[in-house]
Amino acid sequence: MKATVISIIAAVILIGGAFLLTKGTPNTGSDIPANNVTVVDGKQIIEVTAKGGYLPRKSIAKAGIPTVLRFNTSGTFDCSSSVRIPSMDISKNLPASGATDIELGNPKLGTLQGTCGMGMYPFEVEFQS
Ligand SMILES: [Cu+2]
Repeated sequence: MKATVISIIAAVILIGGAFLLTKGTPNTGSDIPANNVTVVDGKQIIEVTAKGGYLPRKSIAKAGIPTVLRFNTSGTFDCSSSVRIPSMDISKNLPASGATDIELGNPKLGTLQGTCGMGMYPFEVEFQS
C-alpha cells in the first residue's frame, strides 16, 4: 500500500517534470531585451512580432517621447493576433499578416503590460528615463 502511494507520487513528479521541460517557450523568446526600438523623426517605434506569442516579450524604450507600438504579423492565426493593453484600455485585432500601429502617446516612466486576447501570452514594454 505504502509502495503504491510512493510510486504514484514518483510518477506524478516525473510526468510533471517532463511536462515542464517540454512546455518550454515556443515563440516567446528570451527575457533579454532585443534591439527592436527605433526613433524616426522624433517618433519612437517599438516593433513586436505577434505569432504564437510576442517577440520580444520585453522591450525597453524611452519614456516621454511620442511612441508607437507596432505589431508585425505574418500568418498569425492564433490568439496573439488579438492584443490587449488593459491599463490604456486598448484592445486591437491584428490582421493575419501586416503591420499594425498602436499610438501610445508620450508614455510615462514604468512598465506597460499587455497580453493576447485570452491573457495567456504576455508582453511588456519598460519605459525608462
Ligand atoms: Cu491567447
